[in-house]
Amino acid sequence: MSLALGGSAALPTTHTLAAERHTMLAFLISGFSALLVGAAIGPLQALNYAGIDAYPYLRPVLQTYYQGLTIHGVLNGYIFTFFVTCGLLVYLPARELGLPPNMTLWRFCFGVMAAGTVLLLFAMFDNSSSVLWTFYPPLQGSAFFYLGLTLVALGSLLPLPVLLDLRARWKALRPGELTPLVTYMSLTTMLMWMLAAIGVAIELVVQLDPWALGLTRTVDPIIARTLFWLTGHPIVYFWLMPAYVSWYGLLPREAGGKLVSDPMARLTFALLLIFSLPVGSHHQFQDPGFSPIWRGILTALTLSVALPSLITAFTIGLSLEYAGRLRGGRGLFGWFTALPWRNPSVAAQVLAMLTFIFGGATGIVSGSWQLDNIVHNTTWIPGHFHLTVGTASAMTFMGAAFWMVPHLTGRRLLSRRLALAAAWLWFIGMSVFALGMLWSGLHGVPRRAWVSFLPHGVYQRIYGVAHLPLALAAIGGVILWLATIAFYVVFFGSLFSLEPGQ
Ligand code: HAS
Ligand code: CU
Repeated sequence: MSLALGGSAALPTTHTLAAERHTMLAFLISGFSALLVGAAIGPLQALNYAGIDAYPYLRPVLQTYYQGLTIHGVLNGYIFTFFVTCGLLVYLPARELGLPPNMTLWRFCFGVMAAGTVLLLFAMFDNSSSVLWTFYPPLQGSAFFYLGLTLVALGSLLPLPVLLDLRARWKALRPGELTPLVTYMSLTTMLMWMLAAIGVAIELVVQLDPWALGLTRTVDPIIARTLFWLTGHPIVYFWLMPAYVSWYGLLPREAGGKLVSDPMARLTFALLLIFSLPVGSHHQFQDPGFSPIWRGILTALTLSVALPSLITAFTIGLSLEYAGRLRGGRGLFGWFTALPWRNPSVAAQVLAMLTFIFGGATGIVSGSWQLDNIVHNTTWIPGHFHLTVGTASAMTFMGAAFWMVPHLTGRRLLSRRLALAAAWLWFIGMSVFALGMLWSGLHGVPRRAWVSFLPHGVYQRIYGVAHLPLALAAIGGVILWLATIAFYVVFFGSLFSLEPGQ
């Protein structure tokens, strides 16, 4: 596919540099390789909840459920998303503005994150750092784990100067003109991320790195959690906003229409920049040390951060309706069925949006302090975030990969049908899995618990009441394995295919 961006600037013409494409490809392949490992481990967690303990069969590669869960969360949550984002949010603006990015800095960003990833992999696979993706003290991992995280976090900030430099050069060429949309959205995302990262940077540099190196003896866990969530909440928008860049900037044209409102897109990103920062402690509704007034304020702020996503639902919904009607769709829902469902990139992203409706709704439940009392630390929470980051973001990135791999390599997508199958299987698998997890959460089944390690009779006595939803979670997990296989056959098959693109 040709690169049709939704911004107002002219499309780049001559400077399509091979170096840019190669670097983008390196980001894409690294990110998706991390997801391959992370996604392969995911269904083990789902089977755990159905009482099936696969870990004894996986030694010596994986020792425990907690080690598997740490690798799953870190690779999917940090490495996959960061690599794809740090690639896309430089590559797309550079193409939109028609200017080459500072390649040295962009490659340095890749190098720093890659070095951090190697340290993390070492620390996680040697089973010294099974501290989960939130690495709450007093759980302690090896120094390699925290140093790896520090490097990955630092590297993920480097697209910001690359973007600022790109925009400054563009502005010098076109003084007084409005920054094109994709560049505006990418820059807002990176600005948000820079401000957000301050929390975890302080936690790592002041508390955890010295502690892991043996330079200090203790850490205050509540301060550490508060600093973590200062970043840990906005990080979910660092996962979501790049998906929104695709939904606003690319998808409406891919679907055969146009974005119906450029100002709404800009407003959404501005609101996300403001509202995603101060709400992190809604992850701490059940922690001690927060007054009821503060918890009430957090609830109100959390409901505010849902607003830009509600604006997105209407703006993108209308843009898709416009595209569907142009394609001949009639009646109340005819536009929806008239969308180009045979295009795997579009199908993956529209299915991601459908899932996000439920992801958002379950977030709003957790965002209300009183309701969060019921679902906190239960399987409801992973139910919620597999609909959001696990589908809305991940499947949007997959949809982007379906056009990017051919675009970057000049080769044909291996199989449209298999790509479509991957998208539908992911959608179905994740929906079934999330239904099971949300439902069992309402029965009080705890998250992050190696329940399958219990003797079977004890497991039955405690969790038998949630038998059906837990079985659904496992079935969803197995469907997701199939989706993963289908996706990677297409992804790597297209990379190595010998067939040139049309
Ligand atoms: Fe969340 C916990 C609240 C969004 C991820 N969240 C988590 C965790 C993760 C996560 C990973 O307040 C667990 C962390 C951990 O390990 O402990 N979340 C929210 C709220 C939102 C929200 C209010 N979360 C996300 C997104 C994530 C994500 C996005 C990742 C990408 N979340 C919470 C809370 C907790 C939490 C509490 C802590 C709970 C606890 O007890 O620990 C909102 O931003 C959601 C707004 C979204 C919407 C949906 C809009 C729908 C759209 C699609 C439109 C469809 C179209 C199709 C156009 C309002 C845009 C058209 C077709 C048609 C046919 C109509
Ligand atoms: Cu949050």
